[in-house]
Amino acid sequence: MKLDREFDTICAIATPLGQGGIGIVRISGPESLPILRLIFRPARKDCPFSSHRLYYGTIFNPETGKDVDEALCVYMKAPKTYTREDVVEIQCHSGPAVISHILSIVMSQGARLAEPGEFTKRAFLNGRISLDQAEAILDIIEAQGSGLAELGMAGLKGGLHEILASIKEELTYCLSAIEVAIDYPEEDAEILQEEEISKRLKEKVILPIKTLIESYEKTKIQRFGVNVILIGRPNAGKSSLLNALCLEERAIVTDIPGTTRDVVERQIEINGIPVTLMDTAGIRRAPDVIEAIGIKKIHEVAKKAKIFVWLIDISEGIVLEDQAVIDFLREYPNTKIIVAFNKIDKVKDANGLAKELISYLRENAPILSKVPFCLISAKRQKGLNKLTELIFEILTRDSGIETVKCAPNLRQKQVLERCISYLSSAFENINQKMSPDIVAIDLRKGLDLLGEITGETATEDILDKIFSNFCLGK
Ligand SMILES: Nc1nc2c(ncn2[C@@H]2O[C@H](COP(=O)(O)OP(=O)(O)OP(=O)(O)O)[C@@H](O)[C@H]2O)c(=O)[nH]1
Ligand SMILES: [Mg+2]
Repeated sequence: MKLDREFDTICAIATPLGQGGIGIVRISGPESLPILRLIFRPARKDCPFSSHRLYYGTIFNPETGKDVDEALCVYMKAPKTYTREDVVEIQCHSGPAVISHILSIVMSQGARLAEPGEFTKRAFLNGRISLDQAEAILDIIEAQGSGLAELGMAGLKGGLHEILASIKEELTYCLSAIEVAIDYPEEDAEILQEEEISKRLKEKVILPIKTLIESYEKTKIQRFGVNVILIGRPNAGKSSLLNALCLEERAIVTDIPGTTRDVVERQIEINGIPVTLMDTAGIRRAPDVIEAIGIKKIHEVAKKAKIFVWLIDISEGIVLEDQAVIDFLREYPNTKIIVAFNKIDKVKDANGLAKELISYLRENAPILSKVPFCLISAKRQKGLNKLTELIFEILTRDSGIETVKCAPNLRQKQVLERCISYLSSAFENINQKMSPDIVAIDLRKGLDLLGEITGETATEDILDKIFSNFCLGK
């Protein structure tokens, strides 16, 4: 599958561009070491450039003779490298000018700028990792929460690959049993034990694939995250809660009702799930012009919210104005609600008060008949764990997310779904004693599709699509 251009030497900045302590320029291909020798003056005389050793020295421009930066350089000899080719990494200071300069020097000595994902593509083409493992690397890089990062790591270690390998083995068995029947039709009654094949196809192939598809659904929130919106009357403490949960002064807090007008977002992580918290304008019945725009903005984001956290100032209790909040919530019957009684530091018997208020709400507003609640003080950072636990519980209730050790990504899931449709048709055809030729066509198609996930049967188009999702330098 190797193309000519995949043997040349490529280079890229492997770290994010910006000011930082260290930036890395990575080179892969046969010219890696010769290029390093041309642009690097090691501090040590007679530098042997032993593999996998760091050497201190200076990067210079061989055309002008000018020193560019001090650097630590490592040469890693093939095949024990990321790409399985000779690799050089230059660790220099990360300043946009200096690192771009070093990259251009490397290119002037014969390396080509790598395409996005090209290092990882070479790791795949050179047989170090399978396609599913390459995609697991993408998960690790893209993970906003530790949940997806863990799934990515499990995938890189070969979790998904092992499951697919055993499914493929079973499927290959079924296919060869069917093919024997095609080759020796007169003996098919003895050779083709249809019942056994159909049982094996169902239990060892179709069901495990369905489990994988389900595990995608279960881990979707880890992959894409969820939106949680803080709503409530002006001054309830929404902005204070956003700040407390994201541990920084993100939103403006004042004691003037109507402080927040825009939607203010912040990402946090709750037990591995990326959660986008949204602080919003206070909802009230007769808002001023700007507040009214703010409330309109809540509607714009509310459609995509999984949970509303309704903050109620427990020292004020529930007042007529809160009807505006209830009216708002009614428009989103599918979004989960949590009531958070805030400012518990201001009252004596917070528990007793909360119980009274929650019974009142549950009895008087049908959408709140089972609403869970918690007691917090956003200002004093009390009860926040209970709130995040409630959020997590709602997000994962009945999902079985904790049982998933590895899961396919969207592309892989879609391939699995196509695979299932062929295999289900094969399963039915076996049971209806259709001709083995017809069954074999579907089984072969299913096997091919599994190869699209692990890489054996992935076309150049599919590979291009996958690797173009990587960032430059990976
Ligand atoms: N005592 C006490 N005061 C709080 C608590 N949480 C918030 N406050 C105060 O309540 C006032 C309003 O807080 P904000 O966080 O701005 O309230 P908000 O809901 O964002 O208000 P708007 O943006 O106007 O809708 C501020 O003076 C906060 O310091 C709390 O837990 N205890
Ligand atoms: Mg606010």
